[in-house]
Amino acid sequence: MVVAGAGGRLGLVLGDQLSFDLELLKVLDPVHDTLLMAEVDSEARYVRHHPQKILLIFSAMRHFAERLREQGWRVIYVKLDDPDNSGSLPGELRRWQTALGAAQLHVTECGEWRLEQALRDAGLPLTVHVDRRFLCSREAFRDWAAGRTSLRMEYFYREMRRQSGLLLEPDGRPCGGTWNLDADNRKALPRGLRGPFAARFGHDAITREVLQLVGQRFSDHYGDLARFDYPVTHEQAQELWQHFLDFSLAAFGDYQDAMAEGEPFLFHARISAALNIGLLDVRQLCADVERAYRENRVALNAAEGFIRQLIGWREYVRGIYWLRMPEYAELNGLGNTRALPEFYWSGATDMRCMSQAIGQTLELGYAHHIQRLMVTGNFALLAGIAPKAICDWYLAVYLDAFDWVELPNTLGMVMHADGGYLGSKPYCASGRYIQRMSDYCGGCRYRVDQATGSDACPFNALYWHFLIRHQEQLGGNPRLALTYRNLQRMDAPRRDAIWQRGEELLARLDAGEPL
Ligand code: DLZ
Ligand code: SF4
Repeated sequence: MVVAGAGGRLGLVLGDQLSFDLELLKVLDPVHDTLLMAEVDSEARYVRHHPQKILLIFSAMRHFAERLREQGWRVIYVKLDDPDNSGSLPGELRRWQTALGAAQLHVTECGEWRLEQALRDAGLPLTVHVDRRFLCSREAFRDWAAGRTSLRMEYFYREMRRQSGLLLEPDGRPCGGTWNLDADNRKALPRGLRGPFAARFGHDAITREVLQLVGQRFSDHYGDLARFDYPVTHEQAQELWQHFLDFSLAAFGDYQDAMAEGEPFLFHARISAALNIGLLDVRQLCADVERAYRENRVALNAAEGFIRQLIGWREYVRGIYWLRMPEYAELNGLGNTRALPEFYWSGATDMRCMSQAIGQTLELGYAHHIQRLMVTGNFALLAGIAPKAICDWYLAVYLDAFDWVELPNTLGMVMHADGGYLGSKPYCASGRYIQRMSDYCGGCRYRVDQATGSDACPFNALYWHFLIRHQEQLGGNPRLALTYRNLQRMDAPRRDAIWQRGEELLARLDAGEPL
């Protein structure tokens, strides 16, 4: 074992911090200091992560450690099956601090409150560096939020556009004269239009070794392992990114919200996991997209729509997370208690939209934002699933899911469990929305044009059931005024029949029956 640098400093690099731009790598010095990376059971098991997520992180960590060594760093890399592995990151820090006699321990802000708290509670001499991979630091977000009554994403986003200079005219106005082209991102997919071929990445020796390890140790976790084809190095992540720029970005603008049978990616970049673990850099991505727009390769709705997701929504939810944790995780504004239906773990349901979204999730660890928000999320909202249960599901099954991004998106945006702090209205929708935005309904055993009867689309009755049972809380919401007027206009027998169908569907869920 290398025990150099006694008395030197020890820097911990986490599995989602695989970036050469980390502050820690600038502050520490390869000659005197040591880096620590550790695969640990506590991180791999705090939810039942999709096996591909564990494979991605471990393989990317091992590749990154190799690159750091090539750059001259001394890296202690603890594998999961190392017999001396203490099983936790605080445990590994303590073990190696003692072994090296390190005087100082350096870490980067964690993505998750849970882990940062555990590291801070461990009584170690920690220096915590700001995570500069984000444009807006936790403190800057706090300053922005201070004194505001409403923390609307739109205002935050404009501020980020101004600060970054992205998509601005020389006089500071937004390109195209408007900040947000969301309304131009919602076209339904023309019949027969398909996404481009997918970029796939093979398994090298490191990935094969990790594949074996994960296959042996995590067979009790849900999700396919063998289908893994995701980038594990910075170079591969760049290839995936270039593939998106070349083949998808132009159509991404129009069809951002569309869904299609057998099309897991459509025109989405699928870069979120690579970005969230540090293999891609948000500033470069935005600069590339802006250049594509300025060189007339893509329309403004594509460029703005993409940049909004990155410097608007993504940074905004991270800001909210750190502003409101830890109490945010406990919120349950609609008082939901229902268990997560078993079919979220198998995809075994006759609801075609759900089986498609869940099926590809288990196969690939991926679904795009509308599948997450308006299919699996919408169903959980309408069915009154306990926020903790559905949040843990999203955290486990998606390769890109870390608490800072998953929790506000699920608990706030999907489940409206934060009382409307993040979204001014719940994103509840009937089957008609799914019919408009996809071709799923054609192949479904349920009838999307019916709300009652055993063949009726479950989303329809559950939608009205949701609105009726939460009328006291939501009835005064101006953004739902039209919806509640429609409910009032419904004649009593129809309303009763829909309520009954909703009751029956919920009872079947409670009995553990598939729908
Ligand atoms: C997600 C994950 C997994 C599965 N395993 C590890 C690990 O063994 N070692 C590690 O350093 N990081 C891992 N991660 C990522 C961490 O969970 C992530 O850094 C925390 O959630 C904080 O953001
Ligand atoms: Fe989904 Fe309903 Fe359409 Fe079936 S009919 S695919 S359940 S929205």
